[in-house]
Amino acid sequence: MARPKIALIGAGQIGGTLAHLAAMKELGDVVLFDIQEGIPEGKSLDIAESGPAEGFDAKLKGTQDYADIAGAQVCIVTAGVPRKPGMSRDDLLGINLKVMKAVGEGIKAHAPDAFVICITNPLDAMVWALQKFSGLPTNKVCGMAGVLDSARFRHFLSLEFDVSMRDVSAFVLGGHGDTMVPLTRYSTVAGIPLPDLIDMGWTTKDKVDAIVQRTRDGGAEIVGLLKTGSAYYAPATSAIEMAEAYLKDQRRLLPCAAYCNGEFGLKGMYVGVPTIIGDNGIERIVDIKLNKDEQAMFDKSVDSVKGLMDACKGIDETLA
Ligand code: A3D
Repeated sequence: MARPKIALIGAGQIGGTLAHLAAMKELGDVVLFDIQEGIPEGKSLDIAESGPAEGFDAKLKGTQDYADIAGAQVCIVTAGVPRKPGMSRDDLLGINLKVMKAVGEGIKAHAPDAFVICITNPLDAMVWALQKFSGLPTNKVCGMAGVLDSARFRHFLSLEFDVSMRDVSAFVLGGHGDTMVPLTRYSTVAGIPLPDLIDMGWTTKDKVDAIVQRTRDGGAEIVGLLKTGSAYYAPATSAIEMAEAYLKDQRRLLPCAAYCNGEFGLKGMYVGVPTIIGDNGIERIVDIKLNKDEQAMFDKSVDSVKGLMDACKGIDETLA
């Protein structure tokens, strides 16, 4: 049986890391697409040359031609520009919306059966625009943010409790921005919910509040340190987790930017919600009950995503 084909649209920091991870995990053959000539070709060759030492079997190809993504089972989109210090994710909207149009048309023409994972910021508005421009079914187009935000939350919690990150599960919902909603009630250490851990005296509410804030600022913390761009190792690993769930029909329950059609009381928009990913793409949105405070945070986050969608409609009338 032929290996699956994974198309990576954008061969920058995240795109290159995605290609490396996909090859090392033998998820399939990789096509790395970018408008910059030489970058995807150079990264593909470099990664392919790591194959003998690492011992993986995967073909890698760099290209500027959308025809090369033909028949891809998965497309991961990072094309666009990242943040620099002082910029918000929303500052990227105008430039990246135009990029989504070109990418959406390329996917529509050459890989209409793919499962598409968007990473380009501002995430929730870009994945919505990408679905519209590509015309692919909504269950086959989603955005990566919740897996990364939850991973950051889990990492910080594991430091606080001094336990393995594997034993910490955590949930971050809402839009991928300053209004994201880390849900402490649904976050646990080996099944013990955070509020119980506070009651037990293992940590304090103030410490958990500080961790929640650090999670919200997690992207900006990295941008501030790197100064030349934004995070890429953890974002790439998070998207690969989603791609693997699809390719292997794992039915993982992962928070993703998914198209809501009634779930969480929302219609016709993308926002971070718990989903099940299997070989039909987004198989299901898990419509969990939020308490009053959580609902208020979620509503605020939804409003900020709607604001970005309106801004997109103002720029491109085909989205209205
Ligand atoms: P970067 O290293 O600049 O790579 C972006 C690549 O896109 C560059 O190589 C560009 O040449 C290429 N590109 C630009 N326009 C096009 C086009 N029309 N077609 C194809 N390729 C094009 O950025 P990066 O990899 O660090 O980040 C990529 C995106 O991911 C940015 O928008 C970031 O803000 C975003 N990001 C999102 C998260 C989330 O959690 C959602 C996390 C980190 C970064």
